[in-house]
Amino acid sequence: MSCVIVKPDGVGKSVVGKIIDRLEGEGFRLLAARMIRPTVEQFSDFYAEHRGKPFYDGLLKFMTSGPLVVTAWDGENVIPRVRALIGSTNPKEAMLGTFRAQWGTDNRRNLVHASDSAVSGRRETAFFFTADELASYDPSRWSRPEFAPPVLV
Ligand code: 3AN
Repeated sequence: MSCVIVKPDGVGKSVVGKIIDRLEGEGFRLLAARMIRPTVEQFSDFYAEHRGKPFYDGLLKFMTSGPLVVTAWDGENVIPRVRALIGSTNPKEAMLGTFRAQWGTDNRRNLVHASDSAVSGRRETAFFFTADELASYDPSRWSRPEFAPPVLV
């Protein structure tokens, strides 16, 4: 399970749909999504591992400066594959075609967060969503012929 957050710069640049579209296109399953505007107090534990680092206060300030879109995703090798899609922390060093290379600005304003391990994926998802908010469904059900769009003649 991977928790992907579109940061305030991503929401402001109107690329939420593009990110979700790409993740769905890669075959990942969207489990939950919500737009939030947390306070510093509500958000401070999310990045607990970075507490005390020089960039921590700025990071918190940025992450609470505008709305976020928080999402949770499932799928094969979801953690490393989504990390590969978002690119390096510094957008200037991120591989061409990654979200951060395409739309990120700098180390702080780097568009999107994605969990870096299975353990943090579970912890981060639980930070925003209760277990019963995580949708359970089978996407292959909707690819059956009876659900195909009508062929226009
Ligand atoms: P990533 O999100 O690429 O896994 P982490 O976990 O090292 O990066 O850092 C968490 C977040 O902290 C980053 N997404 C970025 O917003 C911010 N950050 C990391 N390093 C810096 C830095 N040197 N200056 C400013 N912000 C930083």
